[in-house]
Amino acid sequence: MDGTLVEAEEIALRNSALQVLHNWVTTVDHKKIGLMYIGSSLLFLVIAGIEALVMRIQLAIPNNTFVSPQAFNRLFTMHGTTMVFFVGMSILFGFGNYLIPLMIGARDMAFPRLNAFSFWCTFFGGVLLYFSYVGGNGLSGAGSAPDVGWWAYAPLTARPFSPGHSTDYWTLAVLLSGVSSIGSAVNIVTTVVSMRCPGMTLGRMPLLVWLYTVMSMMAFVTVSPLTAAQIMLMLDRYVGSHFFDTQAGGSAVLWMHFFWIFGHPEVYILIMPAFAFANEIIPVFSRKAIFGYPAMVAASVGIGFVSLSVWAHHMFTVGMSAGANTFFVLATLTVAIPTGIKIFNWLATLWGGKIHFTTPMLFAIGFLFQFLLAGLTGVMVGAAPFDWQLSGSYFVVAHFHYVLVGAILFMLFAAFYYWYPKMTGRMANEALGKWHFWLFLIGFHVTFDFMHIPGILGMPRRIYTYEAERGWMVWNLIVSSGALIQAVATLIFVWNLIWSYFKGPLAGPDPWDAWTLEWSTSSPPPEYNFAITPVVESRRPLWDLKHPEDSDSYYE
Ligand code: HEM
Ligand SMILES: [Cu+2]
Repeated sequence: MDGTLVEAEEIALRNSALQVLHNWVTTVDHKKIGLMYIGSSLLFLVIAGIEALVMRIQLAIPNNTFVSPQAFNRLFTMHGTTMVFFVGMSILFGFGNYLIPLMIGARDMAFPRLNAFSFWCTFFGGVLLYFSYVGGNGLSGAGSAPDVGWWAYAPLTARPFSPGHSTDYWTLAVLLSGVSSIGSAVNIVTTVVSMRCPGMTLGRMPLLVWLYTVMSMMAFVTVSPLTAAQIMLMLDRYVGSHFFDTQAGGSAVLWMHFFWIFGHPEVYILIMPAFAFANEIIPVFSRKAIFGYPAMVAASVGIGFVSLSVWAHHMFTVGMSAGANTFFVLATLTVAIPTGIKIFNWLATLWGGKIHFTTPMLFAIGFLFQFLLAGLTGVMVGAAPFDWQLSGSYFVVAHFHYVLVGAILFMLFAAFYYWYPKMTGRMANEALGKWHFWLFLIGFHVTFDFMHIPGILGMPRRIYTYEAERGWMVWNLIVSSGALIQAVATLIFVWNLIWSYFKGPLAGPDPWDAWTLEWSTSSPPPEYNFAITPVVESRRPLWDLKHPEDSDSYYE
């Protein structure tokens, strides 16, 4: 009798586990899809982080044989591809999916099914990329990951130079990620245009929503050519067309243009959400409205336009005409103007504010500081003569990681801590958060500050080892130890996410005393988001409710 009872319980339990899985796999709810995006990108972040760590172990000392040259090529290809497409793009669309309907007072995205489709596309894209490790050379040989670099320049990707299937896995994975991004971009723009609650005029939209709209439009116009290029590459590889085959009248530089028309704005696509998070987090913890809302909107649109016209600064060393070089230098340096406006406005928001040094705020301040420094080295490599010296050196790796890690990853961490209570209903642990922040800050600076030096001393990027006489060892050793510190900090972060989910104190709807609409629902929000559609009268709707005596709507 007892046995059957246990059995029945077991079956019930199994059914409910299946039920839960089924609910997630078939869901079209924007919050669940958002969380799946975020979960999958965290998984890929850990994988790509391990790849980075292995590369840094290999480079820590001269003449190291920890990995083979072939394996090293695969590592930087997989690391770059994973970080850009399956961490960066996924995580930003994840937060966007979760937050945008809540912030504009809507019940879901405009196209919920397209939304689910987009998630599964990119998820399977990532799985396919890693499946290349077992399936790369086909059944006849050992598996192999792609080794053509995340930029995959022609003619390296042509059949004769890339036999086997690893490059096919790469191009299919990127294609799937592209289809996903285009779907999400269309979805976000349509949602923002057509689903805002009453009173939510364009001028009252949270800046986050504005920036996501600009970012989505950029993604739409730049990911489309990239996706077209992937199809052309597949045609070259499978049916013998010659788009990128110079021998047969094609053009290798054509690939570079296609790639960088996407590749450059991509950096801004990735950083727009970082700006967006800063725009929400900095004012809340300064207890002031954001300084210069219209200027912030204008600067974001400006950055969107400028970044679309500067791609060829990645091609200064290809031998374009002097006129073209001059144009691209000038266009590149113009980005400093709207960016400067943003930094100024964030500082002005902080100025005289009652600053609360919570974990999200600490990460936001780290972001401001490091983004400023990255801007300075960016102006250096944006100047063609300087770039001729440094292109292909470790200096460039240091510069772009300053943006990718120092700015984007820092703001992503800030966003995790800030919206964690909304997403889970519990507060993340502040003590662990601060350990994470300080360790990661130290690790970041030890790694990427010192990485500039071997670059200036002439160390090229993408080399798998070097001789002791070059004098790069000390610097590389320091850089690699910084990477270890970052890894430890990341473990603390992951542990915090898990621990706080079970043990963190209950958050309540509005733990930060914030003022955007997502904080007016329960934490986590119910399936339908809002029982009654909210009506908005100012830029800080929740503030108006909490402080009727000092409501923003009087001033607008
Ligand atoms: C957080 C710690 C990180 C470390 C220690 C790290 C380390 C490295 C290393 C050692 C390389 C190879 C450089 C070379 O030999 O040329 C590399 C390349 C690269 N990393 Fe990272 N990385 C980190 C995070 C990121 C993030 C967050 C992103 C993007 C969102 C990123 C994007 C890239 C890209 C695009 C490349 C170029 C790959 C290539 O040259 O094919 N990295 N990184
Ligand atoms: Cu660029």
